[in-house]
Amino acid sequence: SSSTKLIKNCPNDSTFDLPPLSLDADGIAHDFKHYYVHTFGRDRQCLSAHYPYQALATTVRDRLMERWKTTRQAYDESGCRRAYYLSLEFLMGRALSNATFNLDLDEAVARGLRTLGLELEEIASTEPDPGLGNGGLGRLAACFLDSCATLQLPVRGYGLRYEYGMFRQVIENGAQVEEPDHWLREGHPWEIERPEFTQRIQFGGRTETHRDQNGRIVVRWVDTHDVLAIPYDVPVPGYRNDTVNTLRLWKAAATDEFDLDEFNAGSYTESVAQKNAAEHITMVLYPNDASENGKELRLRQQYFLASASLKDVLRDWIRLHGHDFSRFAELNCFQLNDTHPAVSVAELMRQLLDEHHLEWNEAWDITRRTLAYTNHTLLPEALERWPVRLFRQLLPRILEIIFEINARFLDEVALRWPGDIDRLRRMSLIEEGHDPQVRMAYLAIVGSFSVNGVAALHSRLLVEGLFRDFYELWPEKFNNKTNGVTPRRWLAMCNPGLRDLLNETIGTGWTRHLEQLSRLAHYAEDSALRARWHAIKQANKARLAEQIHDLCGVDFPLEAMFDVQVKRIHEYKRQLLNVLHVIHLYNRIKHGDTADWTPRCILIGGKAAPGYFMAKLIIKLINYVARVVNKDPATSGLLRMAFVPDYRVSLMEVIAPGTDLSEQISTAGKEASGTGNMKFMMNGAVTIGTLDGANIEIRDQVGEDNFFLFGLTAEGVESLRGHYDPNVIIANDPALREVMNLLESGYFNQFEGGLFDPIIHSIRNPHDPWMTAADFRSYIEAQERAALAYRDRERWVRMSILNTAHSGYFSSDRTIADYNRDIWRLQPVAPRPVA
Ligand code: B1H
Repeated sequence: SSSTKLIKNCPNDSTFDLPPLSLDADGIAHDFKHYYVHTFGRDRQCLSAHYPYQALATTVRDRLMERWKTTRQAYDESGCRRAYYLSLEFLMGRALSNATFNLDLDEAVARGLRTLGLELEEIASTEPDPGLGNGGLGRLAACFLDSCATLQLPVRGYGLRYEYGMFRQVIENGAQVEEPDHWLREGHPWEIERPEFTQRIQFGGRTETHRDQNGRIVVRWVDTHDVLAIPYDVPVPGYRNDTVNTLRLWKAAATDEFDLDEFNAGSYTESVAQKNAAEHITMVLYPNDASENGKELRLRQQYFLASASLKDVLRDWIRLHGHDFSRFAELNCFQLNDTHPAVSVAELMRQLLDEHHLEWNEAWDITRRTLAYTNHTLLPEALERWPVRLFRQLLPRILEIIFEINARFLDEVALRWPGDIDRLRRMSLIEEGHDPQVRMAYLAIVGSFSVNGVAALHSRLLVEGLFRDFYELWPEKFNNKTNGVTPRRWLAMCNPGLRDLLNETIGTGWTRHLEQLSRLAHYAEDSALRARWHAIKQANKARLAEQIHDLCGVDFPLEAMFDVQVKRIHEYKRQLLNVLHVIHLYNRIKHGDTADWTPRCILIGGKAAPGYFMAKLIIKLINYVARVVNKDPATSGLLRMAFVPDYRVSLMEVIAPGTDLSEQISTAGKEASGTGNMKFMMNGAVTIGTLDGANIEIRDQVGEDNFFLFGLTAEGVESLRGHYDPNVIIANDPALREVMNLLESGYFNQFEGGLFDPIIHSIRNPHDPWMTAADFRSYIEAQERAALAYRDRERWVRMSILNTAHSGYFSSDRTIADYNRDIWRLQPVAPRPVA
């Protein structure tokens, strides 16, 4: 096609000899007008919000484009080692305000637009929020890209360009209804199609083995159904440093050939229509956070990403180094974001063996020195295993390579532990049984030089439990990298009030060096600062309350404590425990037990996987309880509850700054890290939480006096298993008994008897894995301590300040510095400044 053809008369140097674009208000207004009128052809009659956004995005994108080019040049010229972040999810959030903020253009853009009668904030709020991720894992990838660009590290993201992102959640009669999110409908001005870098990806077919002239065995993968991978590049601006890194997203497209006889004998139009199947690969993001569903299309997505991304990097390598791979592992590193791209282990082998003709040992050495794997969950239902038969049918050559890797690996294990047959069975990449499965996590461990968890507890539990055998074999591979979040989006951008106060109080260095927030600690004793801190929090609460009023029709009074739990709905995260507490508070109100009451507003938000029955029922329970509580006159001024629909990145940017109390109440040992916990802490919320994931490190940083701890430890949970008896706990705890009575009497589901029975049974079930009843008493007491603390404003504000002050460790800049020190070992590369 024309995009891949080369021209003889290419543009000469003067084509590229351009002055830098103006960064002042006049220059921006000038370009905006040009795009609005000349490119998008608008006139006075046009009132659509779409075009001002498009014109402004294009204006800002131009400023990124020059820096993008110089960054690429700087990396190419330096010949530096590079890293690639492979992920099925990148939950980037809105791009416009991030770009203007990181380019330091907010003031100039706002002033330029004002001369045209426009408001920056209004235009920015019309941008669709791209949801190419489920939750924490996808958002972590986005925070990492921001930190890599800010630290000027040569890191490129590789992902999929889903036509439909995370579904939009609508609440109808208290229940979740999913609506498709066709986020690309109005065009995405932040992507650049790069058809010249298209790759061809193979599926299906069979393998053939030959000997070449030298007697070497050569395997050919033939009769495949190929799909094209077309890259779309998205710029990732660093924070005020002229670096713009790249996120490359692949779109699936049909090849130009089509098979007349195989599909529909002789029917031209039917055969063309069949080509659609290829394009389905990148049609939709799978919306099951932390649980896999084993669909063939998902394996296709995984292989498509792995194959296209590795081919992209290898093609570049060959362009620069020819077929000499001796330094490949020295100069390249792939970080696998969970096992979703773990088929990369076998695919890199396949490309090196079959396409570039390396010997097994050389290829295996390169693979194991190049790949690194991050685990994000211990939940058994999220551990990916693919049926061997699916691999055989979809990726026959890949299965052969996995078998060969496994055979050689098991030889190694047998040498180390002679005669230990049970260990061989436990560690095999193939789980035997009537339907044998490929264990993707084991494939990732065997093929990587580094394996990490995402918080200290999680990494410890990994090597003590799930990966114990592998830890015994290769202890040096295992390490921890506690998660972090970008302080640009999650503090400086989303909380301008606090940002300005911080700048004035401790200087501006904290946006790059978040540990400087610790300078704030002694200001906790400064009553004038406390007053300003409180005023900012109240203003943020007002902004949040307005949103809640608009979205939920519930009024949150500003003097109440804003108590918030937003995250995916999952039983292990225990939104149910939160609801039991609300019912308990309601019950107290009904009994007149309201002396020294702390008014409270409970906000819960999050999406349930569409096929997750219990999660959807929990959403219903939240909405039904909220309705009863809010309409009962007895709760006026004391208690409010709302479920915010369609929780997503752009909503969190309003929620985190306006939160007083952050709910991090998962069953200990189940939440790998959590990252919402860090966003709340940075914005001065105090946490009520269990000793789970990164909560432990949050508490270590802020001190036990400034954290409301409750619940069993991870060890406590495990040792209780087998003799947990929730019915005894309920019988012996009057408060819990009354809560259960209300639930069981149908108080919240008057006209739908039995609706919540599955929830009641799960609480009363001795095998309840989440042990909700076990932690109820301790949770209620921690909530009472929080309520008491909140009544003492000076005390609460002091705690709030100290939470922000000690949140520096949770910057993703620190996390990335740790990845870089221990795994990637990249040198920062600064581009030539543009202006
Ligand atoms: C996390 C996932 C996840 N862990 C499967 N695992 C998915 C698993 O679509 N799928 O199939 C999608 C996502 N996500 C989260 O990662 C953890 O639960 C959090 O505790 C952690 O903070 C986050 C980032 O490390």
